[in-house]
Amino acid sequence: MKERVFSAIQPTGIIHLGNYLGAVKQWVQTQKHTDCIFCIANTHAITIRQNPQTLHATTYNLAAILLACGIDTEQATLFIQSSIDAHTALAWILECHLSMGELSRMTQFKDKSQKHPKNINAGLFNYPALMAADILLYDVDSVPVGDDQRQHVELARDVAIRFNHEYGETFKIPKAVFPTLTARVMSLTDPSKKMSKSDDNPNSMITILDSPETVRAKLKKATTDSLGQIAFNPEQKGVYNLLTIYQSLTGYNTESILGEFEGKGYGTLKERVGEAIIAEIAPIGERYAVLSKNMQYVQKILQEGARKANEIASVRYTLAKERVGLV
Ligand code: AQP
Repeated sequence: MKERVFSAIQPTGIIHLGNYLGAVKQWVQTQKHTDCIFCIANTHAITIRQNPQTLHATTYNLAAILLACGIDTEQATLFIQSSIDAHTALAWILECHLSMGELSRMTQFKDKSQKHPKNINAGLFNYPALMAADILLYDVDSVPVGDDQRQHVELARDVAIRFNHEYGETFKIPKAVFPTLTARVMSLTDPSKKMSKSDDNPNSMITILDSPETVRAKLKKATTDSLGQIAFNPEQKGVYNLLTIYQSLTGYNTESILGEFEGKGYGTLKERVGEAIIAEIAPIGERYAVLSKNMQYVQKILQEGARKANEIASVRYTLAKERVGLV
């Protein structure tokens, strides 16, 4: 039996370099040797108020982007979260086994409540229960995510262990897997916070569909410092962020990167990082341009993905339901 992997991404905008290097690029590599299930987490997305037409369109666009990034549905299953009711149904059962205290310790809840003070809804608070359901429905071995999801995967493990202890073996206990270099890609304009789709400043992020001119312009504006020193020094947040992006994209080791930039200034660093990004994302943009004109094909792939995912999810949900005594 191949190891099984699950991961998800929200259709809250065009994915950025953080989503790509932190999650999607790992997915593309992992699908070659594991049984992968990838989910477009649109149900999660409505914890923040969305325009319904935009959400509908972005959900399908994200599927096209993921296919353009290299998700191969001959190898992996790709589906939309809202097409399988077992996700929200199991989330309810899990919510009844999570405490208010545990959920209120989640830093994402605190961050998003601060960002959206007029809409601190119960769904935002219960988000980790839905994420635990997403994972536990699929008998998963591992969950490749960025560092911001560490706490949520921990909580999924905790609730699964608790449930198994109380009702007997029901869920497989998953482990989180993080990329070594780019588990947290930082904002280009404020490198003390993570690159985020919902950042109001478009210069803070490189989206996967940015044109070469846009990438170059955003890199030029990226925040560095006044030290003028190119070193892998985490204290130099902006420079460190650019260097880790460069290292992750090129695969060069630390010594050769430091050699390459010896005696060079931040202008050269920004140029080279920009060119490495363009080399990676330009082919994705080209493939997306073709796929986005063929959305019927994309929708067919998603339907087939939902059929396959539902076969697995319904078994695990039915068992959990029986275990707690629901008729
Ligand atoms: N900056 C990041 N660096 C590395 N990985 C990241 N991820 C997100 N931001 C970074 C990882 O991308 C995957 C999908 O994330 P998501 O769609 O669930 O969105 P998110 O984590 O809530 O972050 P975003 O993209 O910034 O969206 P908004 O602004 O809507 O909150 C996950 O594996 C995540 O770890």
